[in-house]
Amino acid sequence: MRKNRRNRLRLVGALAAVLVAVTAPSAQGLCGEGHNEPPTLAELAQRHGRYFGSATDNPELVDEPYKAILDSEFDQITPGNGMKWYATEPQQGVFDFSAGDEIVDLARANRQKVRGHTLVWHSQLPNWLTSREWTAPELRAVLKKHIQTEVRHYRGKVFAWDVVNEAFNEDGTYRETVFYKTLGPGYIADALRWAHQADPRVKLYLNDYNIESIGPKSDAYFKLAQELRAEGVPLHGIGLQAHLALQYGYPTTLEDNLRRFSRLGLDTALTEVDIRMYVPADEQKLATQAQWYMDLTEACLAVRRCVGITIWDYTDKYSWIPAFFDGEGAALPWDEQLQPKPAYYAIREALK
Ligand code: 9MR
Repeated sequence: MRKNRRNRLRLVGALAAVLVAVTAPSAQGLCGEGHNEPPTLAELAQRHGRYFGSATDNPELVDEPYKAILDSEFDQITPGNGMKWYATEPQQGVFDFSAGDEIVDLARANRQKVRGHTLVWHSQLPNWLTSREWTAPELRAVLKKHIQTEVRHYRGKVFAWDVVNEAFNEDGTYRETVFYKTLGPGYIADALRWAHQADPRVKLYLNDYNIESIGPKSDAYFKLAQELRAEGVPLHGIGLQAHLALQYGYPTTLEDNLRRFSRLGLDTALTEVDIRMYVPADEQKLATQAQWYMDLTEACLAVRRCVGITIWDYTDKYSWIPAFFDGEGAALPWDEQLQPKPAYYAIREALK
């Protein structure tokens, strides 16, 4: 199986050079509907009943060549920052949805669906929330109001919400966030119920990184999901961020892991995919990266309830990696000049 794939990848590599010429017009943003245009990643994914999306962020939207590919190649968008708490409720009770709205409007114009990200997270919180102590009743009220105001605002405009983001530690214990410490583990069920009240149709997800493999952290989600489902709490999916790194190896149990969540009656999605490496990139590293993009795309396609894949922005030009991991980068399928890399052709191959 893997040998087979390797051969296919070699073929992909050989075809890549030829395809660069063929796909260059679409990479420049002409839409894929003309009959000489190859199908976009979105069109290829749709044939499998999946979406293929990208994160984006407001400051990038002035970059027209960037925007052309964002608008044409993907059918799903996640705002990288614009819907987070610091952005949406900068002062207590004062809401500002302008950043998220800009991205929702753009996505609607391009008939792309939007994943809401994220309602409850320990990071990127506003100062007013982190700079004081809260009693449990106070924080409960603050949390409920934040969730319900934001979910109501985006009702009918987002298909899914990352309701709680990164709730567990690597060993499967609860992360000691202000919400956990003040409200106990029940904050997760409450958050899901409040979101559901505000928009009964939107799909509600828990989302985290390092849960691609079967292990203590993904087991914690599996157990929690079982409990929540048994209690009738509105949970519809698990988002696996999939921030992978070549030096840590491919998560070979990904497909089995996706499947066990499916069996619980849950959707899954790969929500923030990137595959970083130590830079400079070379041919070998880019080939391995391409193989991984192919493998994770195939894993999602193999599991019926894996609904789609989102890359965490599509170009190395706007990747979060270099700023967060010293000496690492080159994590996305398009390079800093917006040229497709071997990973791009590997994803296409997997979607064919
Ligand atoms: O892409 C986001 C980046 O612009 C921010 O600086 C960063 C701050 O932590 O958050 C990034 O997105 C994160 C996402 O919201 C949750 N999972 C991890 C992502 C990468 O940090």
